[in-house]
Amino acid sequence: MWGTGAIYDHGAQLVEWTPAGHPGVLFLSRHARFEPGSAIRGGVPIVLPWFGAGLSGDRTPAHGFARLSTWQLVAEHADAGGDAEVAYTLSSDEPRLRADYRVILGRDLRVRLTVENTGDESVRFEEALHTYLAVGDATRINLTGLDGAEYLDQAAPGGLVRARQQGDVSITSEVDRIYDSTAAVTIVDPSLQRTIEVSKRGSASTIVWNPWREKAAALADFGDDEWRRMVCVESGNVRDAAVTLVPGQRHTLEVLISVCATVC
Ligand code: TA6
Repeated sequence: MWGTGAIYDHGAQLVEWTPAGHPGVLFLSRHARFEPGSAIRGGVPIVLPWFGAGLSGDRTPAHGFARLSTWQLVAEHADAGGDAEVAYTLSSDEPRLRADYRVILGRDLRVRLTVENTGDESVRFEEALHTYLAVGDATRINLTGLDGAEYLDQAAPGGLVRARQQGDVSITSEVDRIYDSTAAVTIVDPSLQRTIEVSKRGSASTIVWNPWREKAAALADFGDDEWRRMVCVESGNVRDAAVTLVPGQRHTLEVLISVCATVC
């Protein structure tokens, strides 16, 4: 048996993935809300068809409507290797898109988001798999794989600032960065004595977020102390990396998450 997992039709949101022999890999807030109109705080929220307030800067709800929508379950089965596979779909009229989402749960976690332009005009959209990873102590982790990557710092005191990553990423205050990167990111977690690797295809943006104390305290669905037990490493295509599809064209974003007792 590879372990356990849980996913909701609400947002097609995976909220738990626990490979056999490991503590759960996804963070889920103990204050998470499971109600219409609310995003579930944790797991893998699907950000679509815009990120944050969108390219125009005035879109609501934040991070798009996909994570607030009830997706249609179209398949669930165990594959030959015993991995569990579920598939969801969501269609929208504005913009004219269909999203097909596939989750394969086993020793590794694979998620695949395919978006198709179902209209008769070009569509430009943003997307991200806003993955909340569980860590033992965020102040003691290191994230490797982003050295040298340019990023947009959304937590800079004076507002958006562009910078370049020097070495590993560590968490010593609020971190909210959009990296221009297609690289795999590895989270080295000495507290839980494990390494989590997030690799991806079809994604030009990596977003790293930890709210730190003050922002965690300001979020009603986030425990004041929970900032220490999570880090978001999100795989997407946002801002200048937004995706444009002509009618009938598709784009796939795929993420593979592996967890190892030492180095993956
Ligand atoms: O992905 C980082 C981010 O955009 C942060 O700025 C923060 O707002 C986070 O997402 C959580 O957003 P949410 O709408 O889920 O509270």
